[in-house]
Amino acid sequence: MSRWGRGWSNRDMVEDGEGAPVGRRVVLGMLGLGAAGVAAGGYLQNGLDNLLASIASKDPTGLSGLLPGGGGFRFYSVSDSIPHRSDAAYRLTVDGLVEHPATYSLAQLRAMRPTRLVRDVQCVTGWRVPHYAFTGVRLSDLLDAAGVKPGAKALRFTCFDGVYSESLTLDQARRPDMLVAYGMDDKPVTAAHGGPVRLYAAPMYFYKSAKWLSGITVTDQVIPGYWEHYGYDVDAWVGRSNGRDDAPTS
Ligand SMILES: Nc1nc2c(c(=O)[nH]1)N[C@H]1C(S)=C(S)[C@@H](COP(=O)(O)O)O[C@H]1N2
Ligand SMILES: [Mo]
Repeated sequence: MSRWGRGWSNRDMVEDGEGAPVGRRVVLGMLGLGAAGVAAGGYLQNGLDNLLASIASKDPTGLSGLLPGGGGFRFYSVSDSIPHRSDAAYRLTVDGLVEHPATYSLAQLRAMRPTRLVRDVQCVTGWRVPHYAFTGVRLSDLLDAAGVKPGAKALRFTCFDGVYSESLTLDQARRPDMLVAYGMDDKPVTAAHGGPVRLYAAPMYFYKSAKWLSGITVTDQVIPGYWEHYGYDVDAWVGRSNGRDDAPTS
């Protein structure tokens, strides 16, 4: 029976296994595309990206998600579609234990002090993308604008896919390498990569970098995110968590 048959869940971020090349062929076959077609086909859009996402959500290997032109990134979505939100419609809310709850448009985020970081990206399943640029607003700048109340301990991140969530402690979030990112590779973050705005937690495994970011709530305790319910570490430092010894990214 196919590795993509019933019985697979997306709860194990397993990939890079022995069966990788076969798996990729199978998925490309399902899409009716050859590898060359994908490579030449430009960006996944509309119907096609939703189809890809629905396959990816049932594909624990993540292999369906070698993003065309993605420089080694793999596509992940635990929901079964790629949510789309236009730049104009995008909003980020900041609430919870803050003096000044706020809602930001993309234009407002872009008007704030930008930070550009070039680091390696490391997924907990093993793939790494070297020397990649993310641009955005420091979480610490958003927290300063919000005025964090006494008793606050952590941040909870929610996403407009309606499924994913993440967390950081307040101390982690205040690091200068924690961004609310609207740029990857000096271009807008694409829908597949979590645009218009995603989190970029540079020193942590990439599952912390929540895509399709829509909400930041300041909380009095850490609320573990999506993958942490399946055993991944909440404190996801690259090389110092999840039983891995990768070289640090920050
Ligand atoms: N909303 C959302 N964010 C997410 C995920 C997801 O499934 N949904 N997957 C995470 C994981 S495990 C990784 S490795 C990266 C993948 O980002 P990419 O699709 O840009 O390569 O996004 C992270 N953020
Ligand atoms: Mo990941």
